[in-house]
Amino acid sequence: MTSVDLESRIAANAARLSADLEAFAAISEPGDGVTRLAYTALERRAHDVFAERMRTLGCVVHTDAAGNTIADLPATEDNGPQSVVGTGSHLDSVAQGGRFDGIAGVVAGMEAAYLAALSPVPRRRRWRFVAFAAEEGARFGQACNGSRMVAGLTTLPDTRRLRDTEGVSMYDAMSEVGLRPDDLAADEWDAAQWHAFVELHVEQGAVLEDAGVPIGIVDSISGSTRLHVAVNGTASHTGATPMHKRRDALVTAASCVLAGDRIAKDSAHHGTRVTVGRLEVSPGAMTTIPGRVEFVVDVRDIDSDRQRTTVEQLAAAYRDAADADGTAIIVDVIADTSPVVLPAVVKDHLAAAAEQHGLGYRLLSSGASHDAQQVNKITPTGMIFVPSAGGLSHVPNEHTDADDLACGVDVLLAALYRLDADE
Ligand code: HGY
Ligand code: MN
Ligand code: MN
Repeated sequence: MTSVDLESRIAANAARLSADLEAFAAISEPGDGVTRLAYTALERRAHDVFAERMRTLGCVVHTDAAGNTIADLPATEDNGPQSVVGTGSHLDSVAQGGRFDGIAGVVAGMEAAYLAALSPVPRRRRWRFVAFAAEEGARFGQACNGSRMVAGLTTLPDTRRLRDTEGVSMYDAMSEVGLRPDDLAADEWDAAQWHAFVELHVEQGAVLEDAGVPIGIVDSISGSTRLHVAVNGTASHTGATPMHKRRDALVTAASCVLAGDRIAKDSAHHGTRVTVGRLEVSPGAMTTIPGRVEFVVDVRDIDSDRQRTTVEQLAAAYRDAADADGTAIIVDVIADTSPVVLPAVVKDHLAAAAEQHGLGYRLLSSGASHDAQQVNKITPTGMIFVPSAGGLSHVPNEHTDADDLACGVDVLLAALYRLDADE
């Protein structure tokens, strides 16, 4: 029996995957959905669960300065290539998020490692399984922090600049949970050590479900530019201040929100997404005109130039709104990541792996950002998507069917063997 035949008999187990997903989902703040924010004790506990499992599978495990947990499964053959093949995703979540975003990719890696460790099929290379830290921008605004750090894109000064809504710096949050931001530079990944990387992730959209296709192969990943905007007006009495004498910060902010929606929906912006997900009004009293409003903006696009011109258009529209209302506006860029086109050299292996298992697949772009986007700056990277029920994500009822996830793991495992066999 050829190794390919053997591989196709090694199948991921949906029940084992569900049990692992449940175990991680239990590590959460109380309340709806899963809340396990970046650089918190809960995130570290999830990394400990991952590390423990990978050690029992015979991996050599360590946690780097950024908080990424890295598990190496040794090769079974001597004198193979020194470069590693890898897979992984993230273990943090948004607030009241789902139990699949990121976690599905880590659990898929755990299952692939389990099956590979059991399998008689030889491995020429070390296989590296990664749980990235702090992928969600939900706490500090910037996304993909752990993977950006190993790619040298987020460095020590950035960890002091990036702060959460309580004013806690990423540096302090990392130190608080025992990580070492001062050592980030020493833990950046060396491209020469890598052969290729694959991330499995839930689609977070409805393309696969609508098409009735079990496997997505990602050809491009959206970029994102994230803004913090402060509008300063004059707080004063809602009864005694006539309309023509007001400098209402919320009126300006409302015009900004609507300007973003209008720009993203115009015909020149097909593929642009602009969202204001958080807006704070102060003093926030029924009988006081808002004197200050702060809000954050998430600009996404698959086209790099258009992403940047959209930000310029937004800034111009914001200035016009402030001028019209007599308020002052400050726009700060807190994070900026370019879109990426993923290389055919990995995509082709993913397609062949899906075909090997007789699974239907389709190419699609990712509206969400992912660690794969950053890792691709170090080594050729691919992404496998599995369907999201109703296309929902970042919400408690985010769901992916365990059998769909098992199909994704089968494709992941077959792809890792194919990449392992590369010269
Ligand atoms: O925001 C995103 O696109 C991802 O979930 N970090
Ligand atoms: Mn994710
Ligand atoms: Mn996410």
